[in-house]
Amino acid sequence: MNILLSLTSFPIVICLLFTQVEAFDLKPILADLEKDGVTIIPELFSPEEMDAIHDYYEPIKEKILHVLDTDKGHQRIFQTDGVTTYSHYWKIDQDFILQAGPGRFDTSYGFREGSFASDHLLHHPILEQIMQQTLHKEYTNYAGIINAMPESGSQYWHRDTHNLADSNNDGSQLLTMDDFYFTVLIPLVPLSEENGTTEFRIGTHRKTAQAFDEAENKRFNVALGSAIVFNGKISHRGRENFSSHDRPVIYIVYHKKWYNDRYREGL
Ligand SMILES: O=C(O)CCC(=O)C(=O)O
Repeated sequence: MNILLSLTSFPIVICLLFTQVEAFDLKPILADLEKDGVTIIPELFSPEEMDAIHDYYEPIKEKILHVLDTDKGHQRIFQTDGVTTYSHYWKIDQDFILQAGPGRFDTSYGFREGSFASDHLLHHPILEQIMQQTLHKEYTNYAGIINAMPESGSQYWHRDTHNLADSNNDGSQLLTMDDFYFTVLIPLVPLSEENGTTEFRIGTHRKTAQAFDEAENKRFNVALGSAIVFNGKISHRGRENFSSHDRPVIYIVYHKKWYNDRYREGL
């Protein structure tokens, strides 16, 4: 681009970006997050951006599937809300691939470069504003991808955060803490009940495990380019994929720097 043209258009671009972010009303988002623990943010990413991310993902998926097909992996045993869960994990270069329920894998492999490492994906200005309002300061983020393959089963119910207790695994100690962890799910295909959109126990980010059964269960149809944002304390699970296509979802976790999210029991 002509340098003069790019210099003169620079303030206009900044102005447009600023207006887009300024015009966004955070109040209903923050109200949903406080009351329900989960919300949907429409149209964060353009169709072109989603296509580029999906194209970048395809060869990465092939490498992951090769590992899953040729290596039997290691067993992983861990507790979720006091329930013992049996699973598997694999190593790929410096990263892990975690089995996150039958037919569902979770990995941060591939997020060091390319479209997966784009600043607009990892630091979207609207998501940054939400985190500024909820986590306030001293937080960081990282990303990964969960793919529910066709015929994958339901995931185990879980909170994304540790319960912060050795005993009393109902979350009572966790609930005394300020919020310190939010997850953003950015689907690479539209999410529906058919392909297993995530199920949430509404309001359980403020509830102990004894109240989980009384909670309203909710699932969202999510358009391409939109995102689900939820409090890491909420009980949730991915659901079965009844469709004949993969259901890949990028996640971006924002958490306080004091919390070690690299630690995974059983790895
Ligand atoms: O696969 C999904 O729908 C959600 C998975 C998820 O949120 C998780 O594993 O924490």
